[in-house]
Amino acid sequence: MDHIKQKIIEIGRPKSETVKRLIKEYGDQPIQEVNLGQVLTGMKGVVSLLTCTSKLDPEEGIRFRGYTIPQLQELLPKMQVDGEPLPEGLFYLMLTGELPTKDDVNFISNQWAQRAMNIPPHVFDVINALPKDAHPMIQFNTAILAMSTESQFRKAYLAGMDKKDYWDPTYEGVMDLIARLPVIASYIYRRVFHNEKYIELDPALDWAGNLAHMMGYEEVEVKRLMRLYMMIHADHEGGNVSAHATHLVGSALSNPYYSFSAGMNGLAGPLHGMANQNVMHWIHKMLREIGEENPSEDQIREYAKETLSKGQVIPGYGHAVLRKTDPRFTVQLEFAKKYLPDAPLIQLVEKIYNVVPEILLATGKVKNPWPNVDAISGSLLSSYGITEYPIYTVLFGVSRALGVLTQLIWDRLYGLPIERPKSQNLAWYMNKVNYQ
Ligand code: FAM
Repeated sequence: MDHIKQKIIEIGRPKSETVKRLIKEYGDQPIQEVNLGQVLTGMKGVVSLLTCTSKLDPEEGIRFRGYTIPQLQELLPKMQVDGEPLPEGLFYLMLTGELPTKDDVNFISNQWAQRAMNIPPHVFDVINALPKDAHPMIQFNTAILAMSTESQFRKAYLAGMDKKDYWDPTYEGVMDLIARLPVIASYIYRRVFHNEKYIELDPALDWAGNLAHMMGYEEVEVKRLMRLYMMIHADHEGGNVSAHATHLVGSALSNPYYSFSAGMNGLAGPLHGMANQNVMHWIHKMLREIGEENPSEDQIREYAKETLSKGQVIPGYGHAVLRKTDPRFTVQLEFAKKYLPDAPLIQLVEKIYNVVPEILLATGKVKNPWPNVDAISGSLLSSYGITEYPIYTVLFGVSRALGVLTQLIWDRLYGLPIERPKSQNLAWYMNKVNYQ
């Protein structure tokens, strides 16, 4: 048994006992008052999930097991001193709650390189059966489900495993799935955008470095960006659509492939992960309509107002929890200023940042007028040559697997049951509040 599984048993068993005791001895204690507005506006702020991988503070942003992104950039193992942390280290931290050593990171890199090698041929046949102009998220999610023929959880469940061991085949399935996502994502990218000129995995490379390599990018800068990208999109607490959907479907003991596929269907929504691609469409439509490559702030202001007047959203801005500029935006802007100080798209993103928040604030309805992770991620990828916008949400999905699938292992370790919140009809709510 690998040392990570040993550690999971060591830390996981006591936690599952704690959950059992909480239910038994404290289960009837109220924990929060919920009002009608919260239920009817997307359950924002309703505490109803147990998540250990990350925590999202409205004012400060994301912390992964208590660490901010700048702290992770300091503390997690890297390839070079001035490089970005390897996402393998973040996976280890979210899974165990402990900072990884370089050996831990190397172990995971090797595990993922080995497990990526033997994807069944039918998975690529399934991708190739789809039209090339099928959105990459359709191809990505179809491949995820096609890989579920490999599910170790399903085999173990049918063989009749003890429920206290559910975490073990979940861990094995998660390791296989995360390992294989870069191969699938880069295959789709090369199929759709580079004339099916596929590039084999290099087992000597790290997980994110291999993704860049298999997409066709050997530059150190692109591999550094891919490591940052894979880290900052990895998790965002348990209630965002992709995390929540993965968790919910997993509560029925659907295997990691089914569960993650559900999360990816949510990520493909324009209000969630698809926003990173939509930001680029919004920017390029604005440039076309203004007829300038370098519009003034006033021109951007007018275009943003026009977007709102049409009842559309400005993608890349706003958030259901954050009430400040997303630190995932800030870290990308700092990265861009350090390595791409003159990139036109980054300068344009900064102009938009100077203009859009005050316009959203002026609506009087937008609760968070500040940029989120998507407001700059596409401009950064594009400035390094990855200009094919439809692949952006797939890259987001590869990264998000790190957080939502780690949490799935913990769901099984905690012994969480099938999820079944209560629903009521409109009359019930009207009566509850004496609606007149
Ligand atoms: N542009 C225009 N209107 C916006 C807006 C934006 N960027 N953000 C919020 N609003 C509107 C929202 O549509 C709602 O309008 P109605 O009352 O007319 O329905 C009103 O402001 C109140 O919304 P809210 O409470 O401030 O936001 P929500 O919690 O309902 O929604 C988001 C949060 C992220 C869905 C919303 O800010 C949005 O649509 N943003 C643009 C799309 C986007 O960038 N999504 C990516 C989010 C990112 F974090 C991710 O998941 N990758």
